[in-house]
Amino acid sequence: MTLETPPDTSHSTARTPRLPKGQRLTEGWPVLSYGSNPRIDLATWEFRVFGLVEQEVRLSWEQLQALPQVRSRSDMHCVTTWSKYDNDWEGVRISDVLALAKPLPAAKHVMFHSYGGYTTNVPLDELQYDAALLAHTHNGEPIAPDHGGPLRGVIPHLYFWKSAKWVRGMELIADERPGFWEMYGYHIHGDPWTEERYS
Ligand SMILES: Nc1nc2c(c(=O)[nH]1)N[C@H]1C(S)=C(S)[C@@H](COP(=O)(O)O)O[C@H]1N2
Ligand SMILES: [Mo]
Repeated sequence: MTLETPPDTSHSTARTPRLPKGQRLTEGWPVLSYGSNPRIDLATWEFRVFGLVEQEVRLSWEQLQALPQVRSRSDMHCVTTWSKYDNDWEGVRISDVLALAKPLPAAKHVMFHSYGGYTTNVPLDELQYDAALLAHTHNGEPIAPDHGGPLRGVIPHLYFWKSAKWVRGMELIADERPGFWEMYGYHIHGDPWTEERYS
């Protein structure tokens, strides 16, 4: 069997300006985690899509791997002012996973839930583009536990606190609701190009 190269959905590396105001480029990859890494066993790992959906979805690790795989190059921007260019992610499109659950018309926002209890909110509309992923691979390697492996969100058009590490579910909700950092004063939306840092 030959492994197919996943289709390329690269995005956002060609924005002008590429580096948002107030950001500095970093060569390494800082670890930004509130609390310690959760212990995760792939044998019992499960991803859930629930809330305002027609069909609640539960995916095992094998079922996630069986979905269409894509790769996408994008930049990351942390609100603490570091940015990292040219990250090659592989995983599944968030929009594909949402489609499995058939969001109800009333669903307007998504709350991401992580192992360990972290949460973050994103408007449903902003998850429909190809570069928004649930990623298991970064620059050709499985994502390390410090960086959110086995699976993390990648939502490159927003500050990276919106990209939940150790992600385990998406909850479809009607009204915008703050996640973890949003409750502690981070901006409810988080666009780096308009510096939606804190509220
Ligand atoms: N579950 C979880 N996801 C998280 C965080 C966290 O503390 N817990 N930190 C966020 C923040 S503030 C940033 S900048 C990125 C950092 O990802 P990295 O540690 O892989 O650089 O993850 C985001 N996702
Ligand atoms: Mo961050």
